[in-house]
Amino acid sequence: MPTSHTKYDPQNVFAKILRKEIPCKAIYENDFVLAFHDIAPQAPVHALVIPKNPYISYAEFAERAAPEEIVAFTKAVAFVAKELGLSEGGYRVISNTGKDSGQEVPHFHMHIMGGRPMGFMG
Ligand code: IU
Repeated sequence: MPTSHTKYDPQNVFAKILRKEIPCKAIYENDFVLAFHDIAPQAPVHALVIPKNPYISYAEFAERAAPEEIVAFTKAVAFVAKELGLSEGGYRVISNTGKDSGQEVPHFHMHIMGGRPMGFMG
């Protein structure tokens, strides 16, 4: 069910992953971000990168995060893609934001997908 939250929900699944209440297949972690494999991959490689701080969406992250956090996040996405072997073939990054996008988990996340040729949007 797409989300339309306006207030951060600390019980969302990614908040639980950050608190280690539920497991994930972690790829990379630093002071600002956690990266892990998507539980339902839509491509041969499908990872998610999330900030450790609580932002509902890309929009809120862009508005409220400190510049150093935004830089760290951006660099982490490229680093994880490289670590996953996607440098040569390339990859797609997507962040669904709000209900029309189909965003389901109300904690900002960037999808990294690769390992197959992709069409315009699918
Ligand atoms: P979306 O952009 O909010 O629609 O993406 C949420 C993603 O989180 C989606 O690709 C799910 O497969 C993924 N996911 C996950 O990796 N682990 C979980 O426990 C749950 C969702 I719930």
